Amino acid sequence: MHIVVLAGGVGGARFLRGVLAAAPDAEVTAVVNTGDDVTLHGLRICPDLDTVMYTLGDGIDEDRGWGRRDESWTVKDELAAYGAEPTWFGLGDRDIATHLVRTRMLDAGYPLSDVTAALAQRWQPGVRLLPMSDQRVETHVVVDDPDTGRPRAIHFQEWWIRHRAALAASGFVQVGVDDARPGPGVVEAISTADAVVFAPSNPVVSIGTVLGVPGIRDAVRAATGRVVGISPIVDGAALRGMADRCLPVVGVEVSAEGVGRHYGARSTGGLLDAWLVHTGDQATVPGVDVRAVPLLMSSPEATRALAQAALDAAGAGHR
Ligand code: FO1
Repeated sequence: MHIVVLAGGVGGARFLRGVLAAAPDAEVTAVVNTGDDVTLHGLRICPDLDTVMYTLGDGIDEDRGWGRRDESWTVKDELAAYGAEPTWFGLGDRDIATHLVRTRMLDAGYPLSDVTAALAQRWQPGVRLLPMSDQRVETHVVVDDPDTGRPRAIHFQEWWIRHRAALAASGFVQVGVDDARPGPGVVEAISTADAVVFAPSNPVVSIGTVLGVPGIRDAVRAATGRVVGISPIVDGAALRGMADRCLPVVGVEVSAEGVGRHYGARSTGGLLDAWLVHTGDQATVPGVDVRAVPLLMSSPEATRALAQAALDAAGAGHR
């Protein structure tokens, strides 16, 4: 069985762990958001790819959900001592090795997909890790400049980390998306998968960014397998990842129903065949098979059960 999961960072990585537990014999492909990628201190950083790779490779810091376990911050402190901005980004010493290897390979002309495969050789995540695109696509956030009051775009990571998404955003801009193409293997994986699952990642800046790469949305709509989404909103609030700060910016109601309708039914031009919402949440999404199941990934068992529910909804769930 071949399962394809569209994923962002922390939530997507944890969900993928559940998929591997629920379907240990399946071939799993993760199509990962690269819109959060950023170049800082001369290093190319791919937060969502690294979060998935570290999480599935058992190198993640569980409490933070990102970066390495047993991390130290010596280089970060030394950079701050020089006043080398940005000082707000958490650059861990162990993590820097990943960015150095990636930056060197990119500078040598290797595409991001080759770089990702090379890094995954060490971590053995157990899934095929595919960047959504080999071309650079960066999410920038349009905010009112606190100093001038005029709108300007800042990188998503600055909005997210430095400002904790507290700056009112009037829009998201995917810089470079018009020239981007699906990464190698992405369309083929989606087209031939037994199940395509949207992880409970941020529907705007994670799943939305993946779907915004020209060609990926069409591939999902044409998929031979069923397409199942998992609501990132439980009881009207985002579990993590501040989806509740992003959805209003694009005019989507902060509810399981709102996000489900935003993705839409495949039978009427949208993307979903099925939509999982949290037990107790109501959601009517015309043309979509809505199922209420526990969505909280509060333990490995709960996460496995959620993944199993997604596979069942795709008709690919095997006992
Ligand atoms: N998130 C934070 O809230 N603070 C950080 O300092 C931070 C640093 C960081 C470094 C590497 C990396 O791979 C991820 C990092 N993240 C940090 C998480 C990251 O900003 C988000 O996980 C994604 O961009 C959104 O999914």
